[in-house]
Amino acid sequence: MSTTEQPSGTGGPGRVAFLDGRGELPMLEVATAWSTVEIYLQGAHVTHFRKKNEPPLLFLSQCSRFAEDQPIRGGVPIVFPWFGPREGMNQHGFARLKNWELKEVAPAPGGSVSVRFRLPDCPEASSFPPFTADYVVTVSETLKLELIVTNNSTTDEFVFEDCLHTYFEVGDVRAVSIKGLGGTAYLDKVANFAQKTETDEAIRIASEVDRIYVNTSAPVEILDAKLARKILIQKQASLSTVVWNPWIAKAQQMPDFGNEEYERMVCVESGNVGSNQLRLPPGQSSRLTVELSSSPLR
Ligand code: TA6
Repeated sequence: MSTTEQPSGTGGPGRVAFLDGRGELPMLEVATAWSTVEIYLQGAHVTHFRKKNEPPLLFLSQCSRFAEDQPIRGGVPIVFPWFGPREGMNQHGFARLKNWELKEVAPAPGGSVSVRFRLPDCPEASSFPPFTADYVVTVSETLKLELIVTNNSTTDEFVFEDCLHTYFEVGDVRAVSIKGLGGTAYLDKVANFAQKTETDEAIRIASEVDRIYVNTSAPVEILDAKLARKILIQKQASLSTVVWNPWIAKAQQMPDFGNEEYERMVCVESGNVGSNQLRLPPGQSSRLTVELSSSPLR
């Protein structure tokens, strides 16, 4: 283990440590004056973010696998370069299974810490135009996540989907409302991809929910009555928001997810999927940005 002390700013020094995480997978632990974060190199996967004096913001399954080539269940899987199934390939792309390279640890003024990762070259990438994918995690009182994709081709468009598949920890999903999607069109995956429009200003969850909201850049709030917490999800360069809770039957079918854990989580995911997939011209970059913050619910 090695530890790096970062210069102090008004928020105090940040600390970054390299550790063996679960399953002996390499992991980075970042501590700032406000919060702690854990990031696995596999998938550049943020598994933990906790502000001082608050419960964790991110849900992580007790049954998650921590093994090479197996996705981690919880935290923030990076879904890229496709979302959902693809014939003969892994669901949700290959980015979440690769060991990302740690490129930079940068203390910022005021005590926050930014860490930058890069997706390594891999055989699966060869069916796409040449590209680079960087992921910058900035830890402070908030958690800021940026997925920067650059099309390095001089001739071809790069068509892809991206999504930060964020699992949030909640006290009781039945006591949660999700605001910000009223009036938005969505595909209802539990109704055979039926096209619908959200009629509720405050979405409540009382059965399986798997919805792809499209053409929305709106921020989303998760109001959690049991934990008395409001989570704010702000995003840029994202036109899709996915809301998912597997509920009882699906939870029982997932080997890496506890039977009762659906009660303590909800996924609100930000990205560009389905009809919002990105078409990046040669030489251009996209920068999907998601910032997570929380405050007491009054
Ligand atoms: O984003 C929702 C979703 O696509 C669901 O349909 C569900 O399958 C979930 O992702 C989890 O996928 P995973 O491959 O991680 O089991």
